[in-house]
Amino acid sequence: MSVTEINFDGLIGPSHNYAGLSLGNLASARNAGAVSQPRAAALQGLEKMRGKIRLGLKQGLFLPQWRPDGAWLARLGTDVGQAEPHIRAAAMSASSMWAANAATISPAADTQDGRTHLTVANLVTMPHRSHEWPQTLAQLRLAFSDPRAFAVHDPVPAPFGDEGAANHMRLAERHDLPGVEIFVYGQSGGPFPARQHVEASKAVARLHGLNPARSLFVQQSEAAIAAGAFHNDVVAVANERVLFAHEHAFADKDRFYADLRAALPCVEIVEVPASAVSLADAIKSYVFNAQLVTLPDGAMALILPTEAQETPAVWSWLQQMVAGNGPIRRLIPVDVRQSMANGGGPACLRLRVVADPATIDPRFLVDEARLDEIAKIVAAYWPEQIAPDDLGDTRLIARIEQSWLTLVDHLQLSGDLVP
Ligand code: SUG
Repeated sequence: MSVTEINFDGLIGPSHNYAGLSLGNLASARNAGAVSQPRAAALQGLEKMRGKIRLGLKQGLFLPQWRPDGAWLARLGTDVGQAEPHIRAAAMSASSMWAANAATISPAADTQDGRTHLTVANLVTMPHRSHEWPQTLAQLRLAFSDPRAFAVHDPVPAPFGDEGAANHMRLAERHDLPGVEIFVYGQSGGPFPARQHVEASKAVARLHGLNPARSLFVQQSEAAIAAGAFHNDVVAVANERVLFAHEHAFADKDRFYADLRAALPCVEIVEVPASAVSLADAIKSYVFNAQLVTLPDGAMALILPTEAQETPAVWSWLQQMVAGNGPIRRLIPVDVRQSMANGGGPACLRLRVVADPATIDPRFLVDEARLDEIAKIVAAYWPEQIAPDDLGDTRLIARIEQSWLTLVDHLQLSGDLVP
């Protein structure tokens, strides 16, 4: 058995659009009403996956969801033709692409029963994301169906908001060794909602059977939420023994760092001071919404958005960091601009699972040849562009449905994932 980290990226769906649905997500608000490019968006995401495979990393894939979500609309007593524009936009949302919000994962090394535990996120704070979990859960139950290796949990009940791995970090000497799990939650009071509630985080930790001595519950700073960090992964990222974070990411960082050092003495904290990179620049550039990965030679690389390269204060700080002696040795910019324009960077687009790939349904794992086939389907079927006013167009809807059916059929999942 070989336990490794696998990154599951959400394939960007054919209904990707800019409806401005996420309060507190500055990019979503800024681009509300813009014309989206679903085909280019999905191809950007596929290229990101290809890049990681070429780095020697294991790669998985989650499928887009069936849109419009007619089952959800039916529960609201309507359908896509009759729904009010904001309800229709919510039913058409492609937001499940941000797989970091799909679930919270605790690897087997951390759990009481020695299985990897996954809890699907309820995403109840944002209406357009609150109906993602049933289709996400269906995919998780297929991909991680081996009961000897995995336990897949239902969502934590409302009203306790849970946004999944975007507010969860795991630090360990190595991926396959027992780690410290950090649950970052928000407290409302500022201008924007706190989307991760501590009650949900504690429920997930209990359901996963984590050791309380190796579980930390850490409050996100209100300044970070107010500046537009609607998830912790916009201001911090962790990998193995390294935490990379902005100085103002946490409400009480001294206490958090002390608790973390006590629980994991080998931890290395790479903190970016506000005097070098303001919270505003950190959030505009999404430098922390990076994938911090361990390459096969043991060095760590930061896979970050090209916007980080274009933000002078950020890029010069990063250049100094890699020139120094720190644990992060490489910077790898990737173009995910279509996703970024809705507030989703490289880290938002992936869910990390530490497991033996042999225990996972191979239909959810990809190599370059499979990516080529998927890219061909995307190029042939995904709409080239969508303006928010197009969302009720019956020809567009038929095309979105056809795109999904073709992909799911190709991946031999049509018998298991029914709309
Ligand atoms: O939930 N944007 C997503 C972005 C999620 C990013 N994920 C992480 N940080 N892990 C959100 O706010 C915008 C949709 C719109 O406006 O049309 C949106 O849902």
